[in-house]
Amino acid sequence: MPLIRIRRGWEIPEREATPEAVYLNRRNFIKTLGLGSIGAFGLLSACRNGSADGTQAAAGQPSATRSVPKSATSNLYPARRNPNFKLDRPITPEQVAGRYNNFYEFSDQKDVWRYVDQFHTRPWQVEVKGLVEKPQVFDIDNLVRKMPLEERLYRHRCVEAWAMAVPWTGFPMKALLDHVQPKSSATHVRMLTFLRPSEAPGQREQDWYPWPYFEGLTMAEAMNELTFLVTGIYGHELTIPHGAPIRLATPWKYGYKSIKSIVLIEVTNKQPPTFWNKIAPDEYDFWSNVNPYKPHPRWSQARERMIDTGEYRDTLLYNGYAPYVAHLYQT
Ligand SMILES: Nc1nc2c(c(=O)[nH]1)N[C@H]1C(S)=C(S)[C@@H](COP(=O)(O)O)O[C@H]1N2
Ligand SMILES: [Mo]
Repeated sequence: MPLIRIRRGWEIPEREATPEAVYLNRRNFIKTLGLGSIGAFGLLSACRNGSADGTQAAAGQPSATRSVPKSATSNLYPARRNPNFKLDRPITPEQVAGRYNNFYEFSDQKDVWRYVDQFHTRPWQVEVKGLVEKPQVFDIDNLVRKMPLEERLYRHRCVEAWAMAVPWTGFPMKALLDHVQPKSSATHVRMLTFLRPSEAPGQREQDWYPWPYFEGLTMAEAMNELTFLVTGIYGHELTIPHGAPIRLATPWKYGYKSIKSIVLIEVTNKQPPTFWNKIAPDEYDFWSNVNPYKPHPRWSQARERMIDTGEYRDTLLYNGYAPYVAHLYQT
């Protein structure tokens, strides 16, 4: 009977950041670094063409729910669901997940869907190079046709202490790596997002970020069964706010490891630098595994807030995926 229970440090309510507070903290931190300024942020919002009251959404179909222009592979969705990946919580409604996005190339305010209209996801190429026997540049539709598409229900946990649950469609990164055949000297995988300031207002206006976004994994992580290259969501093609046409999902890591709109995958023999680690090395490390016992320097990670219901849940070690990945981190 848990009548008397001593609160541990990370459970003290004062240290529990709301997503908004966390978000502001993250922004304030960047300002303190001298990477931005209040003036720049003010200018930024003044320059934006999206209206604050959402009338733009009313005028046309909102990007979050509008059907993406059909590609040559849109007929492959929905894909068969892999029953091995079950959830302990309801799936987040599509309209909620599609309007609460971190995709700083477009906006740092979660309202990414307002700013994606100029962005083109076709034609799209993904280059796979480096320490592989068969380096290749794939047209996205040819790649999707080659790979074994399946649907998986995954938990998703942002470092800002919010969470959702998503039906992704995609294929294991291992399937792609097996196709290009990594050399035995390979130790890591480096990934890169597009650089198109003319189509992505965040890349134009937030010039203090080291664009394009970059991420990395160890080879063992990249080859793990969970590591998923995502091309679809909610039974259809991926929408731009979620990282169309192809993004990563590593559900045992904080969300920022799941790089969106990938153009390059490079197999290397050194640990690649990562975007958030470069910006704030004391706050975001290379590993970034979800861990309730390791607070962020400025807030607790013990609990998480579901973005649709506002419900708080205890954060799970490795976001509940320990059986798949814990062995990767035991020395
Ligand atoms: N290129 C790129 N990828 C990115 C981000 C980003 O800003 N740019 N944000 C990351 C963060 S912080 C999170 S939480 C997830 C959010 O994914 P979602 O919008 O599909 O929920 O994308 C990650 N991938
Ligand atoms: Mo995140």
